[in-house]
Amino acid sequence: MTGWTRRGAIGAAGALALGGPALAQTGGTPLRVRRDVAKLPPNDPDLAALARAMRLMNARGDGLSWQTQIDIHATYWGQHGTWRFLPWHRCQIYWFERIVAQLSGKADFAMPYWDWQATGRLAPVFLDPSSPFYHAPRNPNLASFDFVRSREQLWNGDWANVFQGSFNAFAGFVGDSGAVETSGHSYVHVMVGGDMGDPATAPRDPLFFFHHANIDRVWAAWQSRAEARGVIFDDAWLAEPFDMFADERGSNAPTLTTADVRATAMLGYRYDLDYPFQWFDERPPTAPAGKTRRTAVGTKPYRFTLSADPGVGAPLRLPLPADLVALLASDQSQRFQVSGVGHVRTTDMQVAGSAFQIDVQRIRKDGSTDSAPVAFVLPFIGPHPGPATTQPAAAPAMPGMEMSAGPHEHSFLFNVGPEIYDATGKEAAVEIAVTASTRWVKTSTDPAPTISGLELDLTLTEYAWT
Ligand SMILES: [Cu+2]
Repeated sequence: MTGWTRRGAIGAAGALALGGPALAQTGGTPLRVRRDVAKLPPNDPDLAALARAMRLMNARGDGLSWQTQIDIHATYWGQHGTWRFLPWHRCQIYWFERIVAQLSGKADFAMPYWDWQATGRLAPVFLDPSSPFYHAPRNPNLASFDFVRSREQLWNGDWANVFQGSFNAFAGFVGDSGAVETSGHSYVHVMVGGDMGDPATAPRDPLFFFHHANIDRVWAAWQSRAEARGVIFDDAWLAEPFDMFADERGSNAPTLTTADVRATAMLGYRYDLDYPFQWFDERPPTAPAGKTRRTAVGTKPYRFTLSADPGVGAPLRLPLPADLVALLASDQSQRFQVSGVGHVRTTDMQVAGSAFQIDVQRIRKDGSTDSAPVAFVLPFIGPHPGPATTQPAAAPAMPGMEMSAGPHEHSFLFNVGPEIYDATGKEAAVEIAVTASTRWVKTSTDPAPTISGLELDLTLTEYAWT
């Protein structure tokens, strides 16, 4: 294991950028600046260059073709469901950016990003049918879709893990995905739908590159804070090689490792704006004088079972136990936390390509509600296509939830908790209302899967300062 500090990373980056054969920039070249597409006029030079390159790439059949970008992503290289997710996609956008710069003649082209959290809306340049970045197969309701009805929802209620957790919790494990992949990333893929809803076809939609530039930006912003916190990165992750891309000549791009791409400056670019999430800077509750450690001193499980009508759309209201409500209402010092897992079940066996949408609402004593859904459960999209020899039997595609298939049913898990009680001083719920619905992400004439059961397992944890 190697710990590398902010200072160490920048020092190493300089050395590698000068010495690495694949990286053309020199110390004197200014960094390319990737900007927010929503703030660019339609005639912006980077957007115009991208449109020009798209036309040329679509007309080609060689390594510089658009189809090559689709094929590279459609092949399974362990780029989903593992810790290769972040560096692999950083490399794809990097080499794509170089191809666009080459074909468009705009040498300083920088791939714009789409910040789905900034406004919650798809940027207009994707919605106008006359725009080169419009893509007809997307979900038809995108013009009015709000991607951040709840900001927590995008991160599946798990922002503490996303932004304050360990390296692995954020970026993934050797054989499992991290929070950045399963939450905001997959959520956007699935909600955009159409080609974006399937890893085999996602780069057909130009939005793919804008979306992944934004994911890349989340990584860059997270990392600047993680390094300041002294997060330890794994040597095996830094050594992961990426050699499956096409360079700006359409030839096999030279191999880059995670270590070669671990800072955007090493690849010659930066983002115009760091990620302005307030929860990047969240801190644990303040310790009382003389105390330093907050530890769990007890837990109490609660289990609720709801039976759902087929295709339920109306909320199922669920009173919380009186002792739980009383405890939360009396909590003046962030002693308690509610967390839990929800299970939604279906006996329909054909679920690939569908979305399960779960909305857990908090209802307070005075009847007011927090109306934001906190868990949009993502669909299982199907195994990643690719050579059978390299595809693990259970390769998760874009895992938005855990899924287990019993003999006669599928069961999906989602996180609950902060919407009931988040210990930030908001009044606790006395009741929750759960709404569940399903729909197809891809067009299908079959009826959407029917929900046959819904359960919540809540755990109340009590903390003490020592
Ligand atoms: Cu991908």
